[in-house]
Amino acid sequence: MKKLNQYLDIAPEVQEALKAKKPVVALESTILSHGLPYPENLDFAKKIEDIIREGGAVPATTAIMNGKLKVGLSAAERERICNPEGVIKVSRRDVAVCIATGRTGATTVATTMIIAAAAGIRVFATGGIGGVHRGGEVTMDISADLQELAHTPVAVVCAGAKQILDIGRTLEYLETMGVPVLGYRTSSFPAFYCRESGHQVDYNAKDYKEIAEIMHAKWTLGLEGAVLIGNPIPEESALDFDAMERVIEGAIEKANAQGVHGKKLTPFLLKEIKEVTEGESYESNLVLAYNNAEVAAGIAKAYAELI
Ligand code: PSU
Ligand code: MN
Repeated sequence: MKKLNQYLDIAPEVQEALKAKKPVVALESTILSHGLPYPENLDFAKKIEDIIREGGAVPATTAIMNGKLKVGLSAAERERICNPEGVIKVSRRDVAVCIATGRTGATTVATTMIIAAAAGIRVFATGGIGGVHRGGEVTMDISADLQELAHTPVAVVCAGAKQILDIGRTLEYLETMGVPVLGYRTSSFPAFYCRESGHQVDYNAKDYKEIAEIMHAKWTLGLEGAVLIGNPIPEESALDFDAMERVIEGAIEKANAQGVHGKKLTPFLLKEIKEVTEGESYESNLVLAYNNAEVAAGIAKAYAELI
């Protein structure tokens, strides 16, 4: 019988850091292949790793390649995953097919959590998590990210969830599933491009140490699942909530008219928003992801001091 370890391919730098219990931060790759345009995403993929290094942690971008769960990519592998040609978006249900058929896969938040946990990485930085889609109470389009947050022990630093989602229901779902939702120096759950969603977090955490202590307490107590940290986009890069609302309503109408649903819906809406906001949202997207990487590195360092 094959063990999980036989599917893991951990880069030497990451392996060494894990062995020495040094801070490591996982990064997803769907944001590369399906979230940001090629070839501009190449710069982003490198810069976000540099920010984690500057923050005193080792970056581990995840992907699926040649039947392996990759933890930490070489420059050539990063390039491969940035070019969307032939790269499939892999959430939990797609992992087995991707592995068994030897396809190249970009990992969503859910899959990155699975890989991070398998490798022993406790902190992960992303842009925004998936959630309950608007109308999800009828369509049942609820991202697998939420179930993963319920069960897999990784701290996920995000800029909240996009306004394309039903943020209120997303938070209700997380509450039901027992996921602590923290704000990093905010009491409002952020809405990706906007610092406030109109919904509150469970707890406003004052610093990295406090977040690390919450993670430590949760997992020492044997409570399974994630700790979610909402880190608002820097003020100067934030977009106007009401203007975004109008753009998103238009994008959702277009998706409905074209019958776009399932795993294609999130990338479709993101692309529409980018086109309508003429790249303004693109710049903000980069800034918030870098900001999350910096905070994740700080949390990983604080956590490493506790264990
Ligand atoms: N939200 C964004 N940008 C993204 C995603 C979400 O603002 O690129 C990606 C993440 O990888 C997330 C996934 O895990 O989309 C969720 O997709 P779905 O709703 O199909 O689960
Ligand atoms: Mn979905």
